[in-house]
Amino acid sequence: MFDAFTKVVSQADTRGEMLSTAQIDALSQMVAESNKRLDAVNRITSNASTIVSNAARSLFAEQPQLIAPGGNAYTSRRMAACLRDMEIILRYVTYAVFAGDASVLEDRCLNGLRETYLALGTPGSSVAVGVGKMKEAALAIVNDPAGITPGDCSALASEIASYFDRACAAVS
Ligand code: PEB
Repeated sequence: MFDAFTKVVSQADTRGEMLSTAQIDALSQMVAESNKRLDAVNRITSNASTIVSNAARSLFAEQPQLIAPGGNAYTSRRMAACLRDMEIILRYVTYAVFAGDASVLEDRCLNGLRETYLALGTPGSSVAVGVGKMKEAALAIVNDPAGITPGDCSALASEIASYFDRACAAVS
C-alpha cells in the first residue's frame, strides 16, 4: 500500500535515482493544499450513510428487479450485503483520497472483486451504477461552497472522481 509520498520514493528507488525537482514540487503542492483534501475526506466520511442509502434507493428505483422476489438484493440478508458492499467501496475511496493514491483501494477492495461478483451471481454492472450514484453525491457534497473557505477544488474533485471511476471499471 502506497500513499502519494511512498509511491514517488519507491519509483525513484527502483530506478536508483534521486527525487526529481518536479516530483518534490508536486508533493509540496499537495501538502500546501492538504486542508482541501482533509475537508473532502471529512465531508464524505461524515455523510457516508446518507450517500450510501440515497444511492441504493435510487439504484433500486431504476432497477426494481434487484429487489423483486429472486432479485440479487431480495431478502434482508442480500439487501444488507448490498448496502454493506457500497459502504465498503465508499470507505476505500475515502482512504485513497486521504492517501492521495489509489493503491489501498485497488489492492484491498477492488482486486478480485469482479471475480467475486461473478462467482456470487451478483450483477457487477448494477454495482457500478450504484457506485456512480455515490460518486455524484460525494462530489456534490465536496463541492458545496456552504460553510467552508472558498477555493479551487477542481483538481481534487477530478482526483476523487477518478477513484470512483476505478471502482466502477473494476466491477462492470
Ligand atoms: C464483496 N460481497 C458479497 C460477498 C463478498 C462481497 C466477499 C460474499 C460474502 C458475503 O455475503 O458477505 N466484501 C465485499 C467487498 C469487500 C469484501 C466489496 C472489499 C474488501 O470484503 N446485490 C445487488 C446489488 C449489489 C449487491 C447490485 C450494490 O443486488 C451486493 C449492491 N454482495 C451483494 C449481495 C451479496 C454480496 C456479497 C446481494 C450477497 C450475495 C448472496 O449471498 O447471494
